[in-house]
Amino acid sequence: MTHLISHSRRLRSTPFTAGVEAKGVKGYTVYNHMLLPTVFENVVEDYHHLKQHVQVWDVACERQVELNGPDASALMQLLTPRDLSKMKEDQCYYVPVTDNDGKMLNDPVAIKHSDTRWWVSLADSDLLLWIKGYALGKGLDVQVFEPDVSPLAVQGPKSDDLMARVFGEEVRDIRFFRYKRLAFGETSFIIARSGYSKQGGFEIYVEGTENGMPLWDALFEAGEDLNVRPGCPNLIERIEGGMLSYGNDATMANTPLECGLGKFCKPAEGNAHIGHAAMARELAEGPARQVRAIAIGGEPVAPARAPWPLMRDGQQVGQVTSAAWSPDFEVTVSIGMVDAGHWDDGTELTVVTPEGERSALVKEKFWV
Ligand code: THG
Repeated sequence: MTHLISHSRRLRSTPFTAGVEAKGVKGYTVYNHMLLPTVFENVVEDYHHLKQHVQVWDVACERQVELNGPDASALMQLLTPRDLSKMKEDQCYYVPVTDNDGKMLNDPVAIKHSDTRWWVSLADSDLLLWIKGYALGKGLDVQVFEPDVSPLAVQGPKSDDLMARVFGEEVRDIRFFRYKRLAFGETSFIIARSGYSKQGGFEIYVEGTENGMPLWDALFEAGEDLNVRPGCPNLIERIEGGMLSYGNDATMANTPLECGLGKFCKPAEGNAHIGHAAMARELAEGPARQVRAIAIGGEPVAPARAPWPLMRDGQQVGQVTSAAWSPDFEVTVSIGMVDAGHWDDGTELTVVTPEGERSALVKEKFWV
């Protein structure tokens, strides 16, 4: 079923919306109160194209929160259990952000400009309010605001070739989760090797709404013979790769350890980040549940809306939170949260889908 989505000032357009609509976007979701495309041809065609060619994604909804001022780094380190002490001024880090109970509030990418200036590239929750409130309550000397910055992602195996044509050969030297500032006409953008797919690519942090469409047009013009197309985070590909979607696979009910983000939770010595006591307790006891890849048997099932219960011997032992048929792996790939004692590789569970019960095999590793 498809539904009309009613537009208004509250549901924000992006600097690229005119381009996305001219290219025939077929579906949107709402993310950070902003339009996020979900389908162009169809999810399966978009998936195959992403794995073979190159796509331009309007991910402006990954809104930035800027921390600017003498206490910016101190505030940033309070927000996350990840050790930022060795982070360089050309790096991006994937950082869990928790509340005082150690529960996930967001899983953004942090971009370090300098010791006094950071961007926090948000997943779908109103983290600006949390950060502003925390800084105010703590009396920190830092401005916290949403700048006019909109990420545009270039993803897929031909990303380097397309980006080199628009920004020069230098883009090829950008390492994973590092960035360079490169010229575009009269202006310049931060370009990082990152993005919400496992196919490789870049994210361009477009400063200034007015620069959005000129960049969009330049990428499509330069990439015609590379078969460049508009795209968007692809449900199937991101499940195969085990990329978490905040609000779906992880919510405020979960901790970073439950989300499998333990490797990003090595607090710097003496760092009492928000929620550190709760995290210390959880580290001692081990998480109560954890994210797993789950292969669902039988015929393809329509993507999950609500979670699907995972059962073992008549007891619920978890839930599947994202699922889609994978053409490449010929199985319904899914992400689930599984209770301790039931998450070992090869554990056979049952999942209750809207289309009936199916076998559910717990896997240690995702598909890619
Ligand atoms: N890029 C930027 N901002 C974002 C996202 C993004 N904000 C919203 C959302 N995505 C945040 N969530 C994620 C989830 C996964 C990753 C990045 C952001 C990611 N993970 C790598 C992986 O799983 O392979 C590992 C990263 C690492 O090793 O540090 O990239 O995509 N700007």
